[in-house]
Amino acid sequence: MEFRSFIAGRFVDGGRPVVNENPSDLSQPVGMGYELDAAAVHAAVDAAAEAAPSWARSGPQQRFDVLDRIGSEILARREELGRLLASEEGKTLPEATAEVGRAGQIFKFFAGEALRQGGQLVDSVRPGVHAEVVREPLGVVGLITPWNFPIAIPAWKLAPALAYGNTVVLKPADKVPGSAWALAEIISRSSLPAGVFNLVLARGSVAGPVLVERPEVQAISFTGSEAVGRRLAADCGLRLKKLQLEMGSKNPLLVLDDADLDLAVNCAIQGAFYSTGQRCTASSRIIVTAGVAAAFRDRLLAATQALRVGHALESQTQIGPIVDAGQYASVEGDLQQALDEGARLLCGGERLRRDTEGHFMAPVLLEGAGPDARINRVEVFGPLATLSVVADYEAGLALANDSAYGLAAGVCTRSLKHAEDFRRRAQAGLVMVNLPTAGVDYHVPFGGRKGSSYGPREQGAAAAEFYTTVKTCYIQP
Ligand code: UN1
Repeated sequence: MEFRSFIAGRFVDGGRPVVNENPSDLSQPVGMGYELDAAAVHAAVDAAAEAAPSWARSGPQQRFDVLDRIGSEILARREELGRLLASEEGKTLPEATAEVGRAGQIFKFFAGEALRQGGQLVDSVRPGVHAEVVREPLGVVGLITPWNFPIAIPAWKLAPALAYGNTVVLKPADKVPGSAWALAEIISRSSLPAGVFNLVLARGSVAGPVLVERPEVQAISFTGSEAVGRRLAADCGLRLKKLQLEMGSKNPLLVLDDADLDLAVNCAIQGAFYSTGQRCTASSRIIVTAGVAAAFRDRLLAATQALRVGHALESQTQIGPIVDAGQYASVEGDLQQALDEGARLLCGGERLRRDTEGHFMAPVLLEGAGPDARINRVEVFGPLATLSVVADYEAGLALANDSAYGLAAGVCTRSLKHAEDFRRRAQAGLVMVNLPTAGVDYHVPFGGRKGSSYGPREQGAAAAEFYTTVKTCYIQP
């Protein structure tokens, strides 16, 4: 298969061919992506800028129809698109199919949001005058998306951008051109006017500076690494460009003495290892109170060792491969450093041989790493979690909050009092009670605190905050 950029209503020929690898089977590449240069990114910005005024004037019915049509096709083809996604990213087929389904639902949700836009009419404090508060589109927005959710994250940025009347340049991660191309292919048949949506396959170091420097790009939404996010914040700050960042995290799951242990083990396993731990919402710090620590540790260890790691498309597989060799080496390096600093390996970390050559790693559980150990501070983005024992709930809450990040925090408990207290005092944008830290709904806000996020929330009706600007009009009839 060939994966190409889509600019000004047309798929673009040429570009530098780059193999789209299949991390489950290195002998069977998914296809070929074609990376463009800076001139093409400029052309995409030009097209989006040209299309912006008329798309800003488009009505809610037109926006609803387009988004609804895109959502319907994604949902109808979820199996097929799921296979493509699983093949290029490595998450299992059920995970990939569910992600495609989520992308379809996101388009449906924002189709509805296009119809639900309205302002506010208020009496002025001056007699005979009234004020009207409305939201207007920003113009061109740049969307930079990561490889771990190759269709859901583009969808949750793109759908609100279009619903609220913006035009778009989407720059997906280099590792996953296939899902982005498939989305563009669906959009190309959706009757969205040319130039409203543009896809550029290009290196981040090529596309990023163009999106930052072009004044026509009013705002950038980015999901990815903290280092790149901070650079973008500095560069966009200088230019007063609106910015939304979703970056790393080091999410705690706190298991209390009164937890349902089967449920707690299930939350830990799902949160830490599903999607191969390659999620910013992954439970990478599992914290357990002393009374139940030994029992929980034994059950968690047994469940981790029982996980079936393998080819993403095989029906028995629960945990797919790590996305590529670079990410594999990075996880191995983090593990080695943790062991050097004194952490004890409970299980995992070895390379697993399967029928196909892929980046398969046995899920890793570590214990004995202190709160200041690097492994409890940095995001690993792989199948690795630490287990820490604390004396009681208060110590657990303090440890859970002891992080430079704050995306998701989970607690497993049967106590309403502790659940309520944790909900209020967890320093995170997402709190999960008796649920895995990963896995979120599409119709409510998503985002974190501290080093995890910056700018307005994504998803749900909250997305309007980022993708629109407020205008207040004073009228004396
Ligand atoms: C989820 O856990 O369902 O990059 C969503 C990420 C997040 C999305 C997680 N932005 O992992």
